[in-house]
Amino acid sequence: MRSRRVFQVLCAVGAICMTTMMASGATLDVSVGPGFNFTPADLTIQLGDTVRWTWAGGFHNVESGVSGAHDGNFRSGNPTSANGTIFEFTFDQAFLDANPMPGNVYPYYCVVHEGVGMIASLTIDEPLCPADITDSGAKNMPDGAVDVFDLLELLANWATNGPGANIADPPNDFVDVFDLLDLLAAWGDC
Ligand SMILES: [Cu+2]
Repeated sequence: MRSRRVFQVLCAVGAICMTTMMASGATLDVSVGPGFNFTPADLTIQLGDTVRWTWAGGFHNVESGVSGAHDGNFRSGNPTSANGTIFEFTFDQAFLDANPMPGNVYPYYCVVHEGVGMIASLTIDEPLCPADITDSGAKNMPDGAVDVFDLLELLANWATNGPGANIADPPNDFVDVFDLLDLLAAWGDC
């Protein structure tokens, strides 16, 4: 009986999940020049946001890394002086997983002018994600995504004070429908 019920819940939430997991972030602008500056030079973004660099004067590019050492995380291409050139890059969970950096800080520079201080950085703000209670089940560790494994873990701990009980307020109670609803609301990357 219990397993059938779990299956019914899974089917019901499936439709909800499909519509909520494609949440998109904001787009933030950085000016490339004029002069030897990125403006703003140091920008904090939310996970899932897109940064849009727009060339505004001078011969520049965008390359991730420090001191002229490109680290391969992102790159606009060769330097150009074409005003209005746009380079867009989305910093999502997949990027974060593939290119981890201490503190989620991603320095970058212009290959032509890094010697005269045309350097900048992005910091990716990763939201706290209490619904991310497990990964695929092998390690029982957060993995940056709220997915079916978190849902199964929550259901397995239903009415206990195990993992999942602290997703919704009040904390330290038992896994209940409020935790389930908060987990579904957080579905996807987090
Ligand atoms: Cu430059």
